[in-house]
Parts: sequence; structure tokens; C-alpha cells
Amino acid sequence: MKLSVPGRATAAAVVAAVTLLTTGSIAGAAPAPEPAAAAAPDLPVASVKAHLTQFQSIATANGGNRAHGRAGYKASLDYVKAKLDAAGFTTSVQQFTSGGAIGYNLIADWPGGDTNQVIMAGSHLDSVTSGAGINDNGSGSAAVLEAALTVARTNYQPTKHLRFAWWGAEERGLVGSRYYVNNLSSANRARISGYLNFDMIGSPNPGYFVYDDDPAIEKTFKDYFAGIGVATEIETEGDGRSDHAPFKSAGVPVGGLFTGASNTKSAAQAAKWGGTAGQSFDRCYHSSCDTTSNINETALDRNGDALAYAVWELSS
Ligand code: DTR
Ligand code: ZN
Ligand code: ZN
Repeated sequence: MKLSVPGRATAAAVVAAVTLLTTGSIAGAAPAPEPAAAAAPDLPVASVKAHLTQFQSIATANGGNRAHGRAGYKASLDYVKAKLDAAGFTTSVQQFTSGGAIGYNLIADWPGGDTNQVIMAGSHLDSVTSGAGINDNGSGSAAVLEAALTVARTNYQPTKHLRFAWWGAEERGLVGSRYYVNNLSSANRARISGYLNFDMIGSPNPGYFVYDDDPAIEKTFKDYFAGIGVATEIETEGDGRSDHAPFKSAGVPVGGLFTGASNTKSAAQAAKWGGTAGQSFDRCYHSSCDTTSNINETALDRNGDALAYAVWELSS
């Protein structure tokens, strides 16, 4: 018997209902809209700068630096860890040795989220021995800390699991981050969906550079800056020169932001970003003048907000 259209329609309805019940969607129906990513809150730059002031005080009280193996590094780590413990993070301190001294990585996990999909944001916490290391890399460490504290303050509950890290002995050759990656089991390494690195994000004569590694992470950062009308360039001087490198070598998708070090800002760059052409992005790179006065507040603010945007966007 030839089924009349209503009969065929009835059969189609039955198939659709069964499909819906068994698969949660009706074949051929438009896919359910992706849940909108939770909008990242603004990181108050005053809060980021308050952490820099603490790092400066720590350096001043400990021989003028926060370098690996010196008291100023462990005091910096203790400051960051205390803030995170009070905010409800699960923290752990990983020890290693380098140059005959004990080094420390600080890892902070935000409870919840799919631990098979971990989004990490990290920065090196150590300075060189010649100074306080406020731009290099108090800036990255302070912004990552404030982003973590904002996750807690807003009780953000992302789909993916969030992990934050502060590395030791980066200035001795990425020692802490390499130690962390090398000591991950292959299963735990495979669980890291992305690693975001922030090393020098407040340079006094800033450029706005985005790492050109994982395309999705790169696009996330570029979308943020396009949204605030700030041009960006691909970061070219740093491949392998910061803590994303061990993750990249291990096959983890990486990305990050950078405002420049000893390279010189060109006239074209000064035309689009402001600042001074013919001058280094950071004239105090690895010098004793890398203090709290060696920070461009606008750059710190923009990069801190871009950091938060990417953490929220990539973990939602
Ligand atoms: N390795 C960083 C500074 C640095 C130099 N070039 C880049 C490129 C991308 C990130 C960081 C850097 C340091 O001296 O700590
Ligand atoms: Zn450095
Ligand atoms: Zn650095």
C-alpha cells in the first residue's frame, strides 16, 4: 500500500522522535547553537600593579632580585601561593635543582572542569640576578595571578579544567617549565589542550605581539585585540625563548603574548602603537632598572584583559 503523504509524514515523525531520543538531535536538524562563552571579566590593572608592587618590595628586601636560588624567588612564590590558597585553588610546589640550587615551580588547579581537557596559563616568576625583574617577568606573573584570582572571585565554572603555573629558573634556560613537561606522564601531557605563555607583557615602549604557534590560540588573542582596535604583529624573536617552548616540543598547542625586549621599535611600529621609534621595547631588559617604573600601564592593562579573554574563551 502506497503510504499517503500523511502516512509518510507520520513515519518521518516517528523516525525523528526515535532519533531525537537516541541521539539527542534530529538528523538533518540545524545543530544546537553552541552555548555562548562566558564573557571574561575585565582584569583591574590596579590589582595587577598591586602584585608588581609586592614583587618590587620582595626584591628590595632580598638583595635586589627575585632570581633562581635566591631568597627573593622563594618569597615571590610564597606570596603568589598564599593568594591562591586563600582563593580556593589546589596548589602544589614542584622542586628541582639547577646550578646547585633548589628551584620551585608553583602549580595551581581550579577545582572542576573536565580534567581530560586542561587549559593552562603560565609565566616565569624568576628574575635575573641584576634586578627585580618587574617587566621580565613580574608583569606576566602578576597578570596570570590576577586572572586566577578573578576566576575564583567570579566562581567561574568552565567546561574545561583550568591550571595556572609560575615557573622557576626560566632565566637559566627554561629549566622549571622543561622539568614540569618532562615529568608529565604521557597521559597527563595528552590532557593539556593548550598552554598560554605570558613573558614580558608590560614593556615601557610596548609592541603588541602574538605568538604564531597554534592557530586557534593565535586567533583568540588576535580577535581580542581587533575588538579593542589595537593592531598586533606576529612574535618572531621568541621562538624557543620562553616557557611555551617545552610544551610546544611535547606537542601541546601553545600561544602567548609579548610586548618586546631588547629589539628596537621601528618607525612604522611607532606610527601604529605610539611610543618611541629607534628605541628598545624595554631598555631595562635584564637590567637593574627593571623596576615598577619600567612598566607601561596601558600595555599591562590590555594584555591582562587579553589573557583573561583567552582563558575564558578557550576553557568555556
Ligand atoms: N626569554 C624572555 C625574554 C624574551 C625574549 N624574546 C622573547 C620572545 C617571546 C617571549 C619572551 C621573550 C626572558 O628573557 O625571560
Ligand atoms: Zn629574561
Ligand atoms: Zn622573561
